[in-house]
Amino acid sequence: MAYTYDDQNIFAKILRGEIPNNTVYDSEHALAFRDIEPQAPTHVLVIPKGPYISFDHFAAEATDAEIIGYVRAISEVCKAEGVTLDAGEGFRMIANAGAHGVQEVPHLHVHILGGRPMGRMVA
Ligand code: D5M
Repeated sequence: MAYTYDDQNIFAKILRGEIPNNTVYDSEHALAFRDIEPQAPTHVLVIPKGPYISFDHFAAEATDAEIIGYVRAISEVCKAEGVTLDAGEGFRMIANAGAHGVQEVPHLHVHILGGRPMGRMVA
């Protein structure tokens, strides 16, 4: 089945500069900004700049440079937020996908959550 990207989703609008956001990191292949409904002291969303819906879509169709750029961006954000294991107390990464993953925004995003102990995952 082909992936069909909706370029009217809210993160596509953020990438086009049509909606303001609280940017914490910006590079050729990735943008990171604070979640509008933070669930933890650190709650940052990291998105690739290309039109990818989910991690599986990204892994299937992104270039190696996009994948490396995105993974490095996630790492840079974690470092900048002070949650990496060398400098902080750790973090949780979540990427919801599709209906069963309860993904609200159909543009790939990783949630970086930190600054407090997370609860045990139950679902
Ligand atoms: O999570 C989508 C997340 O996106 C959710 O935590 C709220 C956040 N969100 C929605 N709109 C915005 C804007 N405009 N700025 C920042 N954050 C936003 P999901 O994994 O898709 O369920």
